[in-house]
Amino acid sequence: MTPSTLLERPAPAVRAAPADPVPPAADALPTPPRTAAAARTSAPPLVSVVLPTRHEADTIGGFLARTLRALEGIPAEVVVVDDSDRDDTPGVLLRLREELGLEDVLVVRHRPAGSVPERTLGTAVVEGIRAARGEYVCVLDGDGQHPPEAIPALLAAARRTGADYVGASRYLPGGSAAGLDGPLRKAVSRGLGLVARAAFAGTPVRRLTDPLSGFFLFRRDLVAGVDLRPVGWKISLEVLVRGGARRPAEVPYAFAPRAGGDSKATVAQGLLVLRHVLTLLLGLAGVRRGLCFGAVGASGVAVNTGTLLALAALGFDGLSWPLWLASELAILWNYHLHRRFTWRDRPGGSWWAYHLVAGLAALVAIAVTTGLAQPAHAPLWLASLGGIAIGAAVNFVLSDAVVFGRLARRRAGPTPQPAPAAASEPELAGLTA
Ligand SMILES: Nc1nc2c(ncn2[C@@H]2O[C@H](COP(=O)(O)OP(=O)(O)O)[C@@H](O)[C@H]2O)c(=O)[nH]1
Ligand SMILES: [Mg+2]
Repeated sequence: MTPSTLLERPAPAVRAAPADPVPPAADALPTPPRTAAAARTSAPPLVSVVLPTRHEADTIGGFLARTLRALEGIPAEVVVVDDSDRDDTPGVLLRLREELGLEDVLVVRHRPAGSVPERTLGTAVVEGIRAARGEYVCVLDGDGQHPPEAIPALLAAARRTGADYVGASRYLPGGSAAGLDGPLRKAVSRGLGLVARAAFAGTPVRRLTDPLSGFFLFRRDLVAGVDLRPVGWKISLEVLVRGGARRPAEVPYAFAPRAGGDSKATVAQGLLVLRHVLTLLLGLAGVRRGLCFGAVGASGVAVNTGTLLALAALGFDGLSWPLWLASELAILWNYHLHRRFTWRDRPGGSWWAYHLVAGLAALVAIAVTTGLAQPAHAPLWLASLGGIAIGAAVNFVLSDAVVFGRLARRRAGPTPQPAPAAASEPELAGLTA
């Protein structure tokens, strides 16, 4: 066989696994190497199943067998990223790999203490995703609480509907969170899910019933070139938000109780979810732009007022031209800062267009303030705040759409864009295979 035929070898379809492989006693076999990669000469599989594990030696053999049976007939690989140091989870896996002839199917990566900067569930999943070669990647826990039998349903939903992300949901009809440990854990899980949906209400995440699910499948190209930086455990959110999933879907599943070993979840992990949500939120272009716009606007008010005060101190306290000069300076100031920060990703906004928009926004602010103060008899401070708010909104919308939008793009010439993904609405309700 030549190297090229080796390269073109089709991805192996998973064969049926023996019903219950009994992991041999750890001391009965010589210690195998701690890391083993699949034969990377075969064509990429359809799906890569990524399993993070830590101290799951008691149950991982049975779980691997279940996973292989569930994947029977599907071109697949299984990538385990293990951070155990108290038991021999990787040894169990590597022995099974050899005994069952899984060299083409099973990749085991063990990360001993000190081998990577951060050994967490999050970094393990990201490492698994980066090692994966499948068209789709499916992530699930390696402790048996996520049923691998549901993987074909997730895959079928993705292929049938064209979804770029399919989450397995405990909260869709037909799903269950009964395996979660105690009412407090259930309440926290539900609450954090609601926080995530509210925080990303402007994205398709709002339509997911279980956006923090640890069991999900996605097209691998969704995260190609995306820098995944998980804070804590919730990698689904990382994939959805940083990957910019446009067509997410969900299928129901029942979260099972643990069959052995212990949960490594902590209260600190729960709190990290909130930090993660905030980090991702601030990273969203729209939110960042809004915050920058507000900060630049506030600095412009300071420039305006400072100029007026300075002119008054110099004895120029007539209102007409000092007011005009102060406004012009503030508009110039804002324009440069918006170009530099607020719309830095959209070069080319014209000064004249911005000047027109800012002037129009000022007129709107004056009209609203006058309207509120006179016919509506609102107190002056309230009328003026209302005027500023509406004027700022007009400024933002027009600057975004016209000054740094279409006009700017026409002036700067066409920028190469990735092919637009299908824009139809996400299909979410109870998809099954
Ligand atoms: N590689 C890796 N896997 C982990 C780590 N912590 C937990 N896991 C695995 O992640 C999955 C979920 O963890 P688990 O403790 O069951 O959390 P719970 O289901 O939320 O209680 C299990 O398969 C664990 O073995 C870690 O630090 N590194
Ligand atoms: Mg678990």
